[in-house]
Amino acid sequence: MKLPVAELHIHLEGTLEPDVIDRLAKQNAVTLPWTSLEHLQEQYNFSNLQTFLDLYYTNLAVLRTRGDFHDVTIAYLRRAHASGVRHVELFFDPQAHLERGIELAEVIGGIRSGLREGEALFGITHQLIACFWRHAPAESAMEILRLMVEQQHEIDGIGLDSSELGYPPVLFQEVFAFAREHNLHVVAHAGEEGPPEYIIQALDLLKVERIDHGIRCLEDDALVQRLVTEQMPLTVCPLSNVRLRTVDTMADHPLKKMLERGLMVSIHSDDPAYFGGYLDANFEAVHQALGLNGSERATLARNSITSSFLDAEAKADLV
Ligand code: ES4
Ligand code: ZN
Repeated sequence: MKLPVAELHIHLEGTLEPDVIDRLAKQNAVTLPWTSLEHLQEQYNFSNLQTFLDLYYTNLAVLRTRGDFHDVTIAYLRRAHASGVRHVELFFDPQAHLERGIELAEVIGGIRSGLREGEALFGITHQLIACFWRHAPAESAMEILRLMVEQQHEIDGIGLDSSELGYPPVLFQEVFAFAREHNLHVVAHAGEEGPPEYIIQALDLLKVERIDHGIRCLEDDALVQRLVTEQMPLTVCPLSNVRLRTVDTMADHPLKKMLERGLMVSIHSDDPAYFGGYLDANFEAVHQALGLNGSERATLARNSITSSFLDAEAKADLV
């Protein structure tokens, strides 16, 4: 799969492979609940989003220094390059690091220097998106966003992630208004485990430019029509959906149906170290189960570029 693609739904903390977690834990003297690499590897069976998040939040404690953030960013870009990624819009969870006493400058400085070095090494262009936790109070997101703006930390946009059910987008209306006023891009996870109503709120109240996941839109015909008319990008993550059991098997995945209905869908990898693979593995798994033809593969790749925050000229260079 070497068509040019943009990776638009990737959490940096979800690229930590078990061997890297094990190595960084030793290097940084961080104690995790796992007694060995094998014990850690036994933890990767998830029954829903929350059981995954519990493991992901535990393991990211191994990230301590600016150098760690730099190194894991480069390691991800090296792997992405091998799957044909030409542009990445990378998510990170600022609250996960601030609550452990790691400063924003360390986190963002490390990731940014990794992205710059990755661009020089692999030619992958980048943007950086800070995702706020929906399970935490909106006041926490607002406080951090204000700091990012006041201290001029280099972020290109904000997103919304973590546990979805019970945390509707409406809670974050002011945070997103503030971000838009400061010319930041805005995206949100919605319709992964949550109902179509959460997608509608993300559109109407947060005024997002993309929906992350969005697969439950198919339960609401009027919403599908609207998403088609607006050509609203949906960043779909097939292996994630199967591993978190939002769909039963890959053969049941609605991706092909979404394409047929004319939705602006593209394929992404979410947390590749946890869900069984990077962008190429996601394409391959979908192709194996649903049999994408050449034109569908080309549409998915092109949609990823169209849905990115690159300017028109940079998009034209890639398609
Ligand atoms: C996530 Cl798969 C997924 N959903 C919501 N929040 C997340 N954070 C990291 N991965
Ligand atoms: Zn995600």
